Amino acid sequence: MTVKVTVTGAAGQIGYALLFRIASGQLLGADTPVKLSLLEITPALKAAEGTAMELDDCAFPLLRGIEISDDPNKAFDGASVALLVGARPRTAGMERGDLLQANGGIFGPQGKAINDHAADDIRVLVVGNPANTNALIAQSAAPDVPAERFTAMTRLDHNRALSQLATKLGVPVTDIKKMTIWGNHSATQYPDLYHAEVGGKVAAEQVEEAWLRDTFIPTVAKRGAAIIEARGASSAASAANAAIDHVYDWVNGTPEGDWTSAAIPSDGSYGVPEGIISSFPVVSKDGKWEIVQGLEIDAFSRERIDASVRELVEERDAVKELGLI
Ligand code: NAX
Repeated sequence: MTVKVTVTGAAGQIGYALLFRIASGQLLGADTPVKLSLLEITPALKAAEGTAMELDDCAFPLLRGIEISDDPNKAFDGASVALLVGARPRTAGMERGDLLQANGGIFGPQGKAINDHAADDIRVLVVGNPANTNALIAQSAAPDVPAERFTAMTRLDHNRALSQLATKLGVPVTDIKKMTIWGNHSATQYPDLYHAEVGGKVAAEQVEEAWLRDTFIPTVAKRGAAIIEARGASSAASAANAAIDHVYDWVNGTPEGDWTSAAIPSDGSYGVPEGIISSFPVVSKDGKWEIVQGLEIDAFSRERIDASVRELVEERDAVKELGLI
């Protein structure tokens, strides 16, 4: 059966890196035909048409159609996967309240359109920042959709952490298991090496503590800014790659003996207040994310997790105050 995948911000730079990979079968697998729905704001519809022309010109065997719209009600109609990439970026001098308000104006109506028109099996991944809180806004506008279908992306942070550690130890990334990003997709995020394993041994014990604290954590957390500095534009292909990884694992399951990171609604695990969309160590089973349970959290990790979760609680309280959730 053909699966409809809706991508918002389709004419943007992540959209350009993402759409071709979806159409080539990398999002859902080589046996699943896809229909793409491109949602954009009106001034960007022409650019989206250009991208659609290029998608046509690839003659992808699995691509069964492309729709373009500036109306969320149409764009999400019948969708089983929604990748919410388009967002209002923070511009110079913009206060947090203004940023949240502007994004509420995007993710509230999109959540409602998903609620009213998407397929029953809809899965939502929010990429557009502030991703965790935008996901919370969309989710609260979609009361008829199970809350756990709304997720936010920390897979790029996860992949960055894998790559930094692999380089440090001179091992292939495939030797590393059980990496975790905790908390918010922001500079407060906590990439955890106390549960990660390399060759079956705890990663934190294979690196110097000073490297872990003063190099690894800030390098992963500030990688987005370093990319902007080097490239003159924010991460695009790597962000698209992470979105593909997130949805592929959600649909197809995570490998036995390993886990990944995703921001999902908290059930109260690890002291993260229920309902907050926070990144956790997760496995995917039977098409559902589950938080890995029973990990011991030492004092250092506790402090880091709490700091990032505090930021998420503040964002939640701010959007509540603004009437956005
Ligand atoms: P671009 O500015 O290139 O593209 C964004 C696109 O969204 C534009 O074409 C714009 O017209 C469209 N758009 C804006 N409002 C919309 C609406 N209401 N409906 C539909 N489309 C709308 O940004 P890009 O580099 O593609 O980044 C997109 C988002 O991803 C940003 O919010 C960015 O901060 C976020 N990121 C998130 C990451 C993560 O790990 N979670 C990492 C990469 C990236 O920084």
